[in-house]
Amino acid sequence: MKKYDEIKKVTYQGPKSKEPFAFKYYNPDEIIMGKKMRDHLKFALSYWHTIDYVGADMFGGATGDKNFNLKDPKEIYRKKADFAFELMDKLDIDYYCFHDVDIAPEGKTLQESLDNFNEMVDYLKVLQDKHHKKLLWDTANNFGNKIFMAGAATSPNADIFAVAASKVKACIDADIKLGGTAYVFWGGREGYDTLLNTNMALENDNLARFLTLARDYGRKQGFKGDFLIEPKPKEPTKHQYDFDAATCCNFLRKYDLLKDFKLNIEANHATLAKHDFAHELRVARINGVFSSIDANQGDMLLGWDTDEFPFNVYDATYCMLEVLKEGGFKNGGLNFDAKTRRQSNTSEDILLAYITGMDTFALGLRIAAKIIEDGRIDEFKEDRYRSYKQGIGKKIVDNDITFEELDSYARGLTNIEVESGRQEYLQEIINNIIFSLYE
Ligand code: XLS
Ligand code: NI
Ligand code: NI
Repeated sequence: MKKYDEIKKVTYQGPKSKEPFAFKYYNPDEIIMGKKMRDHLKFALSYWHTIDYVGADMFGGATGDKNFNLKDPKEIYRKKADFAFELMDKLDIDYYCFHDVDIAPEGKTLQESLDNFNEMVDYLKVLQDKHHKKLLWDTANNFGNKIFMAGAATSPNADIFAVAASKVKACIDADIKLGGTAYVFWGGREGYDTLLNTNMALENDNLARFLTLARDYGRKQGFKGDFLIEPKPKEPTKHQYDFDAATCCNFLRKYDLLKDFKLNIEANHATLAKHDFAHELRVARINGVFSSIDANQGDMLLGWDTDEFPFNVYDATYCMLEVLKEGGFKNGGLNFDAKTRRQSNTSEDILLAYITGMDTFALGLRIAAKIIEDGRIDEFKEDRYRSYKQGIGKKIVDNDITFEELDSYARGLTNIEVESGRQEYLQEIINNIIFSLYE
């Protein structure tokens, strides 16, 4: 197998290619349903998993190295940034995402950390312009440092609320400077482990206060993008406040934040909440809060956020169906919140992992477009609800009926037949479309 340095650019070679460092399905500039694949998919590189993660787990340390034989922290982080942009070039990825602590060394004080951060933001700006790359979103890591052990906006200590605000403010400023189109709030430790020490009402109100303050600041500074909540049911806390898409919608509605906030749906978080990935996307869509996706995959036999690179074509297909039906990404995109397995510890593995993830979603897009074009699934669904198109059904959806009228209508019914849902027939259509894609 070739070495990392020998691979200048991963290109599309088609499904018959056996070249490991080539796309089999992702052809960035190919037009599908009137749009380039790259614009449908809007792939983004995640800095934390790709540029910083070195394979450590609960039982053992690093299996990789991302210090590039350097000692000086500032030099290391500059080299990391160079590596990130070189990777995006090789993979033809247009966007990236980061936490504040991913891109710069943490200092001894908050001030020092912010200075290091801002210095690196300026450097990223230079690299962005040179490599023609864009920031999709950034976020503050308000969960790693021990001061956040009891949460950030939901910490029982108001000083921590202030520190968290300072970090988010710096990230919003950076987002504006780097042209990001979204700002993400993943809950981090905004949740709790036991009610014995938790004032849930105050913590919820404070979380809403924090988001409102961040929104007001961002809008005042001219940030036009989406503020995003990223639902996750558990981990690190037992009960995360942003459990799933429906919980987040309720929260945003209660605190009147729906105008500015949407959701960043992560596949692995969906399954941790015992939902299908597509279920979470659909809930977001029908509530008008779909924006962005953290593309990864969990392992159903393990109960945690394994953040694997996605390779499940069915899930990617159902995901891309939702994206296409939504009319595509606007301020969001597909961020690979995914890391190579601990045993896949070389730079080559990073390329191979992204190729697998990108090809999986490229397949998902191709199949989803075929499903729409084929029309059988849509037709079936449309027909299944036809009783709401006329007569009593139409009156129901037009809100033009009373309970008394329904009662007298129901009493007059003689032959009621609920038709088959035909699930197996529909599943066969999906398999048929998938496996005849390249015939
Ligand atoms: C953790 C989250 C995190 C967010 C960004 O589970 O997925 O990586 O995406 O803070
Ligand atoms: Ni995520
Ligand atoms: Ni996650």
